Amino acid sequence: MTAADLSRSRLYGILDLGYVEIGNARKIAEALVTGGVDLLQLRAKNHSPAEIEKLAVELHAITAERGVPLIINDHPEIARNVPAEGVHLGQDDLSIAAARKIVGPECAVGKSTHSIDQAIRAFYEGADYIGFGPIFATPTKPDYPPIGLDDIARVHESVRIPIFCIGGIKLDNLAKVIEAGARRVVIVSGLLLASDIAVYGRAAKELLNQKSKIENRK
Ligand code: TZP
Ligand code: MG
Repeated sequence: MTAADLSRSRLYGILDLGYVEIGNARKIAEALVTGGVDLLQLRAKNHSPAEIEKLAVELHAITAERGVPLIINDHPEIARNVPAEGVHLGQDDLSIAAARKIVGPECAVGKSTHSIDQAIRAFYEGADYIGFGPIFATPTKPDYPPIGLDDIARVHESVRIPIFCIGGIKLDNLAKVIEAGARRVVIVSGLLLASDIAVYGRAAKELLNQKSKIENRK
């Protein structure tokens, strides 16, 4: 995917198999895409690479038809084989340079960061985008202390690549996160546990888009 694809992305959804039965994954992916996610990640911490790759190929058929980039968490080889539009790395995964050698130049490489220092390092390491969080405490990533809202404005001054705030973000606190300076967010459990995923996604997107219209007028 291109830098422009990332730059116009506001809502990043993650299909996390910690929340979704693998048999329901395709249906949920359809709902997420219908709900307006601009990027979709497959995150599967407790499945074999073979299972993840098989599902990724199925999901890619859904996302590609709707023009939504698919990003694979943790597994550059799978991203290359699908081929997916992106791969996402954590602090303990292989380096961005090593991942790029596997996935090639067309595939975006994103990185999770948990502090402003890590965000700056990921920028200089060559990340195409970063996740920044957890902003709030979250059961999806329970062992990480929340950063809070205060560093959101500062990370946007420090790092000139797309920043996706993540962690405990829901419809009912999204306005606060945007008010604190976020332009782009990842929502995991808020979307996956919603009674209507597509409606939830559209509402989140609406809030994010309203803010960008205000920004563009300034
Ligand atoms: N990285 C930082 S917080 C987080 C990840 C993967 C989990 C976000 O999930 P949720 O359910 O939106 O809090
Ligand atoms: Mg990882």
